[in-house]
Parts: sequence; C-alpha cells; structure tokens
Amino acid sequence: MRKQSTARAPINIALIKYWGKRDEQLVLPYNPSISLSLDVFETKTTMMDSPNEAFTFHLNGQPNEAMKQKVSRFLQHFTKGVYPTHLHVETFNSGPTAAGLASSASGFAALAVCANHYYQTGFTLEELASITRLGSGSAIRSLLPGCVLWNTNGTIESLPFPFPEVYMAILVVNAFEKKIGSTEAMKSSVHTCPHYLDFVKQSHQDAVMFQQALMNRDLQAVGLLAEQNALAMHQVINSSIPPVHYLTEESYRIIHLIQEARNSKLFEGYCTMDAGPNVKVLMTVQDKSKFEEFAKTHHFPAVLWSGIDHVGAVIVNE
Ligand code: 2P0
Repeated sequence: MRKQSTARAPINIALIKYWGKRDEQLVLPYNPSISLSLDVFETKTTMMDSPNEAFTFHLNGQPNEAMKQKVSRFLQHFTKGVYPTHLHVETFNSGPTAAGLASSASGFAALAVCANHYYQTGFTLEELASITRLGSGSAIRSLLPGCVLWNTNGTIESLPFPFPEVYMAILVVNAFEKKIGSTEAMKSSVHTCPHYLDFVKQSHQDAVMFQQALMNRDLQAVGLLAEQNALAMHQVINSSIPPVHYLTEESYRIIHLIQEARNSKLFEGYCTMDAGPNVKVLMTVQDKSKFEEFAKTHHFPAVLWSGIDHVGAVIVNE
C-alpha cells in the first residue's frame, strides 16, 4: 500500500445511450453504448494514509455520508472485502455534481484508478473495467479517452474518432440535483416501459450504424444517430410507469430550435440529453460563433464549451 495516490478522470457523454441493465449484479447493459470523454469537467481523487483508524471521505471539501457508504463498499473490491481503515479520500468534481453531467462516471473511474495504484493491486484495464462499472455503469467509459464503446459483455474499447475539430456545447438548463436518480429510473424503464425491448433492438442497430458512420467520416450520420438515440431513450423514460420526465419545456424549446437551425442550414448541431434537463450539442469548431450568436438571440442558458479528452483516467502524482 502506498502513502498517497491521486488520479483524475474525465466526464463522458454517451452518443449511443446506456439505459438498462440485463444483469444488475455484474452491471451488464442490455445494449452497447458509445461515448465521448470530454475535457470540460473532471474528477480528481486522492487517497491518503490517515493516522486515525476511521475511514473518512470528503466530496468537494465536505464530509459526505451517503457517498461514503458507496465508496467504502467500492473500495472493498481492492481490499479483498475488508472495510477500509486508516484512510482518507478527498474527491473534487470540477463540474456540478449529479446534474446529468456525468459526475458519477468521472468519480468512479478516478476512484478505481486511484485505488488500483494506492493498494498496488495491479489490476489490468479489463479487470479494472469490471470493477469500475459496479460503482456506476457509465463510469466504465470514463476510463478511456476519446470515443469509447462499452460492449454488452462488459468490455470497453477505444474507437477511432475522425473529427478532431468536434466540440460539445453544454447548455445548463438546470444544475440542481435530479429528483430521480438514473439507477432507479432505468430499472423502472426495464420493468415497466411497454416498448423497452424495441429501444434495445434499435440501440444495437444504432451502435453498428454509428461505427459505420465513424469509418465513413460522416459527421452528419454520427450526429443524427446520436440525436435520434437520445430522443428514443427519453421516450422510453417518459413512458415508464410511473412516467419520469427529465426534459423540461425549456429543454424541448432548445432542441426544436437547434433542429430548425440545422434544417435551414444555419449551422450543423446535433442534440443529446441525459438523465437531466441539460442539452448538449455536438458541432464542429467552424459553427461555434454562429451557434453563440444563435444562443444569444434565443436566450439559451449560458454555454459551456468542451473539447474531447485525450487522457482518460490516469494517476497524476507520479
Ligand atoms: C449514459 N446515463 O449512457 C446514460 C444516458 C444517463 C443517460 O449511464 O445505475 O449513473 O450507476 O449504472 O451510469 C447514467 O447512469 O447508472 C447513464 P448506474 P449511471 O451515459
């Protein structure tokens, strides 16, 4: 065991979504998902020896009891099931926590890499991936930089992403914590949405076509597939019983305006939305200023720009 280790991991945004576990214990998804690791926000986590016997956990500088339980359970994958002691964990999210901006993804990816170093467990990427997704399914994709495929058998792989000039505009419609967590909502979708299996079937096809579009360097096909897949996921969420609505009127106003702007060839932007009301727009650097102007004219919320993360989850203190 080392005295101290620090790791960082990027957030990731799925372009083909993960929404449902076919195996709850092992956290295996019903369909493959494909994401981009982004450089706008990250989690940085430090594990250090503590003179006190107790395990302590701070999130953004404050003790956090709810997360502490989850983190202590997670760390037991690195300690052969022994509850951690004489340990302090400090974790900082540079973006808003639990606002549909993937902070749990960067959080568990950073923690997994940090723990592997701190406890000197020497897990391979494949072993680490199977542990990371137990913390949070989507965290598995934050282990790698760039474009990442999470297969239904639980493995991950990097996909070549032939658009170096691509950016994401993140429109923060609401940065407060969501009322219904994605774990609970996706479980409800699996069990109650009448067309859940149609979504799974379509997502398998979307993942194949998406990879084909990457190979063809076809940004339009990539963007349209991402937008259709995200809207299909939200239809599933909306038609679960009881229904869940992550997207607000403001989210839909933004999405419709961006679709209209694209159809009238003002700029080429494609929307994707997660378990919250925020809208992320995929576009190229050439359209950035046109989009900024459009956002101002239509009173969009402030725009956060993100490029692609080229680092992934790594140790940063050596
Ligand atoms: C995704 N989301 O692919 C999808 C799209 C949100 C919407 O993965 O239960 O926190 O921990 O495996 O990973 C968010 O769900 O859920 C998520 P668990 P997770 O990014």
